[in-house]
Amino acid sequence: MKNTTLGILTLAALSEPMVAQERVDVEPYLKMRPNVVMIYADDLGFGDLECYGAKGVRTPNVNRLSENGVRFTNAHAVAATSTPSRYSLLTGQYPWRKAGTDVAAGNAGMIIAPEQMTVADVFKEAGYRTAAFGKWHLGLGAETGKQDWNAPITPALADIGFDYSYIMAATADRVPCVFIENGEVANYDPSAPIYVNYNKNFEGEPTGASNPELCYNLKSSHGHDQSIVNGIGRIGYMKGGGKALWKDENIADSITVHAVDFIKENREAPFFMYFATNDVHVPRFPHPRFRGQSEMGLRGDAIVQFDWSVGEIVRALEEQGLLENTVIILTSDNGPVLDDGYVDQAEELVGEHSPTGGLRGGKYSAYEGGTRVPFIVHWPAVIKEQAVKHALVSQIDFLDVMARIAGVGNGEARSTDGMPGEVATWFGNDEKGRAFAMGMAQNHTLTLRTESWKFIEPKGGAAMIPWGPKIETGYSTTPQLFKQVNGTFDETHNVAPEHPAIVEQLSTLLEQIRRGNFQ
Ligand code: NG6
Ligand code: CA
Repeated sequence: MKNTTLGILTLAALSEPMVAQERVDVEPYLKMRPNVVMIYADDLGFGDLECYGAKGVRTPNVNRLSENGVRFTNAHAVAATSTPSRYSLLTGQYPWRKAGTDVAAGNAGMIIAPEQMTVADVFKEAGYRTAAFGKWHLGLGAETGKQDWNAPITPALADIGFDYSYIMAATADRVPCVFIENGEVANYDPSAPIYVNYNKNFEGEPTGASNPELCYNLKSSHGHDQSIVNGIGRIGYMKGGGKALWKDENIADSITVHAVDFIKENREAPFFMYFATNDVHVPRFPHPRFRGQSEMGLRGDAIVQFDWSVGEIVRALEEQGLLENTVIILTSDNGPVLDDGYVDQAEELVGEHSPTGGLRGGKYSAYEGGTRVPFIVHWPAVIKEQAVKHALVSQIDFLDVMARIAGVGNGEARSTDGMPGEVATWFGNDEKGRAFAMGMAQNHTLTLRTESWKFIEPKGGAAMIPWGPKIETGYSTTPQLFKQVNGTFDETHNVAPEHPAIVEQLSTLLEQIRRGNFQ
């Protein structure tokens, strides 16, 4: 840790008097070598699960985790979009420290360099088996646009610590629309070689723009009008794929089945599994058996499908006798969005439900709705009763907290920005958690949350997302400061003019963290 004294003094001056706290001794459970399953949802908002107050959708499998685990009410993703958030989760480094970590194209080169430490490396060092499933969105191969999709792609996930991987290169709305298993297209069809281009179309191939009538499964509402796969327009152009092309209605089944197989095959070894769902990102096209299961149309049905995947993972762990000593963490990469580019009636059918759980903003945004996410930790061997915790948690600590759990290192930080001491918070033994949580909005506006305050740096930008989603950005040319009042966080009243000293302190602290000389 650097400049700790300065930081704590600064923050102590800002918040209510810091009560000296007995940190519960976490040492005994650091020796248990549990399996670890990170369930990482996509665009699932703070209010989107029943145990977080969702209306019009039932999530019994997630509820069960929360009823037997710790449910956090103040946990944050590092960024309000996917790629930077995932980058930080897996490396413990803030995304603004590395160029090229913004929302990635489907043909982006690998964003995490093989020599960089990842959470998978940490587990491998500890002798775990490691695997990644589902949405990747962190690039593949040595160079953007240079991948040969018809041959093994290197570097790939094996080069950053994953023994096994079954992933989507980017997102379901970006080509190539095929699964990649251990660096090679799964189910490869030699009669339909795959070509991908993000600049120009392949001659003679229809697009959503030229042939909207071919988008028979989902029409786009904005963007998503390039190549058409499975009757859905995508971002980027692709040709070929044949029988390797996914069907969107089967994506949750495919990744869940592969994850369940991995659990069965590795029942003897401690393992780490990164299970990143496609749900509830667009295009929302859940399997027919989930259609109509919520009151909110396709977006709600995608939440039901997500809950089903969670149930299958838990059931597999239970059947293998592994649930007791498995840490399950369930969270999301960023806040929610309704219309994110397809005509799926997410806005029309949302009813009384608030995807952000009443928070302002949403995906892309600097407001709390952008980064505050569900966060549930379940570990029956250690967590014996249901708890709800208001401690401040950030996904930036994942690598370092997992290093503690895997038993590697001596408790020193192994990443540039994570704090291993937060292990106590993550397992429900610290009421306060982090002194601060940093967030990054889509336009790189940085935000700083403390227990009582939220500071949004002045950077400027459109007040609403300009390209389609109806979301307030929180961008402003003047500093914004919001305060927790009666346990509720009020982001409607900017109190910066009333608290210039706090604005000054938080702005100084934000700069320190941005520059990397504070942890
Ligand atoms: C946007 C896409 C949106 C989504 C987002 C990334 C358009 C018009 N919108 O550019 O649909 O894909 O990128 O989402 O193309 S994320 O959750 O993966 O960050
Ligand atoms: Ca996302």
